[in-house]
Amino acid sequence: MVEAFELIKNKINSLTDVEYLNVDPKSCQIYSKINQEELLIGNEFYQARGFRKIHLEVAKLGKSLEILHCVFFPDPCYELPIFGTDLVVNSNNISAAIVDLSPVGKLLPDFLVSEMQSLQVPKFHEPGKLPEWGFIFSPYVCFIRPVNYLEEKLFLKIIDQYLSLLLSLLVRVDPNEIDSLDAMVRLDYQKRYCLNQKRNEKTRGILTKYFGSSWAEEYINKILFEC
Ligand code: BLA
Repeated sequence: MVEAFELIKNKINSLTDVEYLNVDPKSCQIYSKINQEELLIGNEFYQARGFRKIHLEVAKLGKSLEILHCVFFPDPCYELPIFGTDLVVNSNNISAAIVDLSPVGKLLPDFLVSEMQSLQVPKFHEPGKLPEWGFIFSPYVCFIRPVNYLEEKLFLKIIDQYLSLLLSLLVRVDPNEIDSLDAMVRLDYQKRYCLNQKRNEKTRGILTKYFGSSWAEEYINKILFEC
């Protein structure tokens, strides 16, 4: 978890023009305590050339649940996929690990497909079964439950490779105009990505359990998957 956080942080900091987005402090550090269980959510938001919003979140819910969530939402003027990752740690074991570069069009661009195909993605012992809304992900989504330390390390390597690939694309793409058809289509696909991520009942369930349903709804809509 800490390693994944550090890895992502280093990638964010390697962006030349990255700016820390000042968001209402109430949305950055969230704390609550119910029935002797302590809940802590830490959020960081950034903006950089090519990215309208980068959101990195660490949540500690009760004694046993820890979550790392990160999404790089591209600026729709740039032909860049959405990077997303979710790491769910339950009693010190990773129960779900998901990472993807998701398309903002019908398909990922050809040049990205060939680069993703050439990455050496190992075979994991316990692949996850994507939920019904999982059609928003690319064919190269990695969704697993790591069975040992080696698989955890291999998963981290995929996060690293996907982010490196994303950042290598960034320096190559020429932005389109904001009112171009391409940019509009990409924005529509980002909306579709967010709408479908909001269908994740596991995220909703956890947040509702600890913070109540109206808080959870607002958090999902305004912080996690605002578009
Ligand atoms: C699954 N997400 C989960 C699970 C939990 C959360 C508890 C179930 C884990 C398991 O099966 O063991 C919870 N995730 C959270 C919470 C937050 C969070 C509370 O981010 C935030 C506070 N989810 C994302 C992103 C992706 C994602 C960016 O936020 C993908 C890039 C995917 N999470 C994702 C998927 C599942 C999941 C596909 C499996 C859902 C299922 O099996 O139905």
